[in-house]
Amino acid sequence: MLVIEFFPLLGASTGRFLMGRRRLNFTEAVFVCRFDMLCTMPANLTQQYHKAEARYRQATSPEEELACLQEMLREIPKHKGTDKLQAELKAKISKAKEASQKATKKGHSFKVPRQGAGRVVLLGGPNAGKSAFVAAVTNAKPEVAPYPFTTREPAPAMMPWEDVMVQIIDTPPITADFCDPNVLGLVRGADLALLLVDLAADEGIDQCQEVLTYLNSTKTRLANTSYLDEDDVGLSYTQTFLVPNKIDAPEAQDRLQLLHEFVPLDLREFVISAEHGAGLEPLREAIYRALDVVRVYTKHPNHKDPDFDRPFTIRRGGNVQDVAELIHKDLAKNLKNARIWGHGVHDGTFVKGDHVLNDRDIVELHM
Ligand SMILES: Nc1nc2c(ncn2[C@@H]2O[C@H](COP(=O)(O)OP(=O)(O)OP(=O)(O)O)[C@@H](O)[C@H]2O)c(=O)[nH]1
Ligand SMILES: [Mg+2]
Repeated sequence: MLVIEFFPLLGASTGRFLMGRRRLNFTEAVFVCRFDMLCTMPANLTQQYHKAEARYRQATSPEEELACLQEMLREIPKHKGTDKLQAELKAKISKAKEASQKATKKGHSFKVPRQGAGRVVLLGGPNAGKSAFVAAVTNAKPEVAPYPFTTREPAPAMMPWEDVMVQIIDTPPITADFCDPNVLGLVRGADLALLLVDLAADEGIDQCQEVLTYLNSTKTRLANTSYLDEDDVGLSYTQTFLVPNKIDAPEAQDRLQLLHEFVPLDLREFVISAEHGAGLEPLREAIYRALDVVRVYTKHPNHKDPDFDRPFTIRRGGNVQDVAELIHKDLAKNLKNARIWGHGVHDGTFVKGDHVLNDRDIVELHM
């Protein structure tokens, strides 16, 4: 019988599976090679699928997660190349159904509506200064106190930056054995997380490590940029800044060194004092930049001047149609064209809905 070494031609998964077992004969090798080609067929996922997947990452409740997963399953092209993904989605759907039923029974499915240019969630151990940070950068007056677990449930506030508002969500602390059940959903749906560390207490570093250890035991993780793990449908990474706080405190500099040594993290770092104001301005600006949005001002066709008071914010790369959708669904449906004043066009140029907008462009929408 003809026996050949075929592994170099096989896909990695099947090759690994068979490697070290025995050599294949020709018929087996051809079969395995075909099987592997089917397994690695491109999935050709639709726009709708990607949109549902993006919403899934932003979902803040099991019900929303379930709806997105179901849409992803509906949208996924049904062929051999997507078998694995379909099976994963079905498994996630049955888990999400369970979670949704549990949340309904307990009656604590918590929803914070998204507001402003983007959402930032604060994370940290007890006393890290999360509420002090909220008090410093927003008009909210959360309770700030020297004892742990002062904050009992997530609370939204708005941070002004230039002429836009950013939603900042204060949260209860995460410890080795406690995490508010709503916090993970909020982190998954956030545009940015801030991980605060207490530099005024020796236990601050351990408490930071506890937050990370807890999150690493879940499917909600922190990273330099936001992304979904391609091999695991439920695993979601949220863009995060490391924010060592209380740099004004005695020995804070030494603890900062220890933090770098013992908890090395690949995150952008902003050292602050929430109570004394040090480092807050660069952090506020970096927060806005991290949202990766552009501001667009609208002008009514019958008015001479645009409305400079209230810009709309859309994701960088967004277009005229996206602005119309923010204003009203009828406008979005019946949009004919728009006039633009801003970058790369002559003032008042007529454009279609797919025209990509730049920061501070002025748009006049026509139905
Ligand atoms: N020296 C100093 N103390 C701070 C600073 N920020 C917060 N604190 C103090 O640290 C303590 C805890 O602050 P909080 O803002 O309540 O901390 P938290 O992270 O919200 O705490 P929990 O709600 O329990 O999770 C309070 O006594 C604050 O006065 C700071 O920048 N410098
Ligand atoms: Mg607090």
